[in-house]
Amino acid sequence: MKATVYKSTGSWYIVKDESGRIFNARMKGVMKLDDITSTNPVAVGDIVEMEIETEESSTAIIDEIHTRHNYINRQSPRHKHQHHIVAANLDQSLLVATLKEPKTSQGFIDRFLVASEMYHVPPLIVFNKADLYKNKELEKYEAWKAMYEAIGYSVFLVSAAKKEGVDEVLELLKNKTTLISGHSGVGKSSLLNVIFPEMNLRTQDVSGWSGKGQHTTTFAEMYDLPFGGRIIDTPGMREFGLVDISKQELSHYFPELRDRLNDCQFNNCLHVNEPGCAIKEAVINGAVHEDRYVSYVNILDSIEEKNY
Ligand SMILES: Nc1nc2c(ncn2[C@@H]2O[C@H](COP(=O)(O)OP(=O)(O)O)[C@@H](O)[C@H]2O)c(=O)[nH]1
Ligand SMILES: [Mg+2]
Ligand SMILES: [Zn+2]
Repeated sequence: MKATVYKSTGSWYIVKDESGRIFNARMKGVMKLDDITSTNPVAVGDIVEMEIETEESSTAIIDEIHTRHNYINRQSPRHKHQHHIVAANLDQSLLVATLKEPKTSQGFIDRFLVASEMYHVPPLIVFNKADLYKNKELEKYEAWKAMYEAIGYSVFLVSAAKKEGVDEVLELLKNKTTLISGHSGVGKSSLLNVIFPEMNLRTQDVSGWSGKGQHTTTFAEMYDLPFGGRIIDTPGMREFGLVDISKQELSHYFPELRDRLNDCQFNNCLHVNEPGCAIKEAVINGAVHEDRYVSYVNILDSIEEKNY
């Protein structure tokens, strides 16, 4: 029988069958050996085949995982070469960012966008805490919105606290499976509570903000939205990891760079010091935003450090 994974706690999974019945499921032992590089063979969002084990206690055994149309990976915190699949079968990802308390950096947003491109999960960017923004933050917001929308990304401004601007975002979540992401303290739980008051997710006190924040669980969990669609919350996940990305492919994950790659003189151009580089030309004439190019170079440097 077909079911969807809503929560993974390591060896047990909470799954829902097509009639909405919930089961506690385990993997059939032998399947655990299938994918030795992943620390968790089944992820939230996976569609599985299972057999009911006991009717009374609603337990089941998973014996097949359907092919994923995409998934998000993270490097295992304990084992560098092991991957952890955070979530599978996503329609989109929603990054919650803020320009105040705390301020999300452009570098963080751009890494998120690179990961979204790499995993083939279309991104949305929502700036929260609009009620705290003064002219300075509003100008920054407009500048970033213009920069990202010119590349093709959608950017929204909301206040979860004042319930402002959220309707437009809700509309985009309807009937889609969305991964919600962002630093702790930006208001993910608050935003979800506006969408779904009965969920009553714990929000955290931002006073004494240290830049890190607390989190209670680290397991991803999926929730059905009352108006259709699903949200995957990943408490404790600071960012998608850029697992297995090479310097050479990085520019493919910047849409505005990808569009111009073929015009570079050398086909292995990294767009740093090479002559005849169409990307650097585009930065100079303003067709590519300088700040996005700076992010590109910063990420490029971080890949170098990791691999050599
Ligand atoms: N001023 C203001 N504070 C907010 C807003 N949204 C969330 N917060 C506060 O920011 C803090 C962190 O929110 P929370 O939802 O726990 O963030 P999460 O870690 O991303 O889930 C809490 O103190 C919230 O009350 C908002 O739109 N405006
Ligand atoms: Mg939260
Ligand atoms: Zn180039």
